[in-house]
Amino acid sequence: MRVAIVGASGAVGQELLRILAERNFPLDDLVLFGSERSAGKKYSFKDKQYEVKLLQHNDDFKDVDIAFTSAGASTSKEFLETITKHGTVMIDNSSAFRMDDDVPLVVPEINAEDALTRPRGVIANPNCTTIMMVVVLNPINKLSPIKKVHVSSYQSASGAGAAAMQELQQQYKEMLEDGKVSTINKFPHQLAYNVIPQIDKMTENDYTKEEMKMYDETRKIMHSDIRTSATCVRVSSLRSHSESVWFETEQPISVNQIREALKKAPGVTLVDDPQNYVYPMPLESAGKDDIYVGRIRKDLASDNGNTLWLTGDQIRKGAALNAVQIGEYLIQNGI
Ligand code: 2RA
Repeated sequence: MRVAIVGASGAVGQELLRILAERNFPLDDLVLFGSERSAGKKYSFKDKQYEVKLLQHNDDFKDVDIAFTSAGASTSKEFLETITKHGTVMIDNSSAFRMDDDVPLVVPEINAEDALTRPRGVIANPNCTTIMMVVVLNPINKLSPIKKVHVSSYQSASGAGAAAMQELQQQYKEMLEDGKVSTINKFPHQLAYNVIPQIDKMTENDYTKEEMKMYDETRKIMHSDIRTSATCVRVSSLRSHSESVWFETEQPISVNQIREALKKAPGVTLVDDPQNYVYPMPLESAGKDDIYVGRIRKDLASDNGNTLWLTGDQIRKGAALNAVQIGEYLIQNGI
């Protein structure tokens, strides 16, 4: 089993290296690829050093079985043919192919088997906010189909990449030292001591692209006509996203039923004792695999509604871990 990581120097690429090692992913050889900026850098994996090769249009993927790509949508589109032409399966973290009809969009806890039909050799990894929400909504959907969702996200700097995390830390430092920030590159406004109610570009219906990803991807993964209205917000936590989710089911369901379903759900941990100040928080879910859920309660504004709060590490389950789990599923099914 020969595995490649494209975008090895980025936040997700680095997390892929850690997760492949932690989970003892059954690989015999590893090849790292990157842009001109990262070609030549060296990273260690299980006590061996690997040098990042320049990603080019050649036959470098000839003997690669699985390529985890995380280098942005335009790179994924440009290199799809180069990566897949010899039969390599591409597990792509970008938004390039997520909504294409002939590309499966997979969260293994929900629709793993969709990964087995991949006419173009590529499987798309969903957006982080969608992955985190559907892992929690899917077990509830089995109690009674969910018709409507309202969600507000609280997305950390990590969602914008490693440089954005550094920028947030730099902004806090500048605020403390100079009382003002001089570095605003990765976000449209100062993020330190602020929240920004826009992630990604606006679309014609006045929702952002990030918000439309939550609408479209949720339907595709859950094979459902569920309608999601999202407001995605960048907050000044460093790593790990949070979401406040209101949902309406076809039939009324109780908080107890939801708790019991979530206790049994793969990839979910219940942290729900608010009377004792116990609920999920991004500081605690950072670096962990599960999605943490709490504040589960009856919605006061809707008869069939309930509401909950969740947090999850956007770089792990929101990106790298989900991709590795897809790879593991493929191997279990004889890739
Ligand atoms: C963000 N959704 O948080 C992005 C990352 N995929 O900005």
